[in-house]
Amino acid sequence: MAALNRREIVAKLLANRGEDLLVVPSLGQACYDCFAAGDSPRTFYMWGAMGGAVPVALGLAIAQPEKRVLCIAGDGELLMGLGALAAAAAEAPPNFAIACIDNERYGETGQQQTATGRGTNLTAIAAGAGFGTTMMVTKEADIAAGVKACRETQGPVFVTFKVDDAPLPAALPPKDGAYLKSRFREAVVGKI
Ligand SMILES: Cc1ncc(C[n+]2csc(CCOP(=O)(O)OP(=O)(O)O)c2C)c(N)n1
Ligand SMILES: [Mg+2]
Repeated sequence: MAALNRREIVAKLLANRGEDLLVVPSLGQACYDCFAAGDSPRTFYMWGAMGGAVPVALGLAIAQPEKRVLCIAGDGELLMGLGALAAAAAEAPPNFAIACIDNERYGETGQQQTATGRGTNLTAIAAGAGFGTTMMVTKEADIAAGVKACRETQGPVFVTFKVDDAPLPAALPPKDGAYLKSRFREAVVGKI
């Protein structure tokens, strides 16, 4: 297990984000990481919707081709909805990237080991699904290249960051789903 720090990685993924970056973090700790890096109306927190982050982010990327869409997803999240990777690769939006924050654990529910801790390689699965750019980041020196791919490389992009499994303090974003949906919609397409 590499010892990369997930909060540092997510802060780098979201650094200097302008109005053109839309972010969909998967439930639990990915939401906390994004909130800890700075709340934004252009972040659509998934809260408890496990398996929903990639489908939501994919639809958003197709609907908003002028924006960059970054899905920041846990390993458990992605393992729950592997078919979404095939759909994303098949649709192949050039503005779409997935950053997998892989702690090899279902961290939020008590640190149970996931399949990535037992040999499953999500980067290889994404490559097999047809993602044009895939990377596995296990050391500090490669973080910048992984971040750059997520922010700039033509999509679909898939980057796994192997991170420390130490639990971190929660940083809780707003929880009201209707509020989050409305503020996101207003930030992206304006008031209706
Ligand atoms: C359908 C469904 N099953 C189970 C859960 C309970 N649950 C919430 S977070 C979580 C683990 C998420 O793991 P991962 O995506 O790897 O995130 P981590 O906390 O490790 O960053 C689980 C099993 C849920 N919210 N929804
Ligand atoms: Mg995990």
